[in-house]
Amino acid sequence: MQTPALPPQGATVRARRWRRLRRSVALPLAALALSGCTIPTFGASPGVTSSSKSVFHLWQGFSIGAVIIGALVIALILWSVIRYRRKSDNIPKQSQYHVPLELAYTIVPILIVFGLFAATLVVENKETSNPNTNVVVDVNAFQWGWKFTYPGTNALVYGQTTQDPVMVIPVNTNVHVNLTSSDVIHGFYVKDFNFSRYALPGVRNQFTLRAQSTGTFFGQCTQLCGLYHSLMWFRVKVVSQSEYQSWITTFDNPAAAAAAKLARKTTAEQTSSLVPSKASTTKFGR
Ligand SMILES: [Cu+2]
Repeated sequence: MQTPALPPQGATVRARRWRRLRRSVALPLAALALSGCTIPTFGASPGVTSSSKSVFHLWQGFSIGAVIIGALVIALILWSVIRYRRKSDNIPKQSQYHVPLELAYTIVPILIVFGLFAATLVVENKETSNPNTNVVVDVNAFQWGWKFTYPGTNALVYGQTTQDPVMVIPVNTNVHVNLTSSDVIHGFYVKDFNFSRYALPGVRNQFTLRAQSTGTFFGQCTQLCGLYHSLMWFRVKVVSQSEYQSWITTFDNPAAAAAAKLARKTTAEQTSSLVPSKASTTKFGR
């Protein structure tokens, strides 16, 4: 038996459908635009450092892309389920080997992946650049705490478990961090910096932070490193450059100098097997 053809759709029906579709897309977009168009954070921090802001925008872009593609896929599934639901026992019209369509759904995902890759590469290069700077902090992680020493000064901050040591850094300044571990693998993570890096025994991980606003930000070890891992907290306090200078000078006394010297010596001994992770591009080699 010949399948009865679907009734031809007149131009008026098509025009009406198209109008309805346009309206259904335009209304939510207009509502978003009129509501002040705040793009959601998708769970990330808007960022405090220059690179964390780039990471944040990348994350927002990825999330919006995922939402659009997800919505498109769900809409197409629902549309085909409803539009082509079973109406009779006849085999419907087959449309395989539609070359332009197959090319489109091969090429479009490849282009999307290349776009995501390129955007990631740009942000990652920002994240891993190590520009010259005068401020260097040696961050040493250990079970279960943190030690912050500042080469060329007597400053030393040491704290474990519930002591929450505070790493003080100046605002709008490149701060070069040499991250090491004395025992097991730890993780240096500051949510507001959208930044995490391993503290590995035997490796010196290096990165540069440039905070763009002052404040105190919570940091935490992100690698399960033993009994008191959950207490391995620290804070990063971003202060003005003058406040930073006066903070550094508070350590200019013989007792603090001796303590800092001893702390640096202990770290050097504990991390004596250090393999430089990469050549430092700062003028502050060690
Ligand atoms: Cu840890």
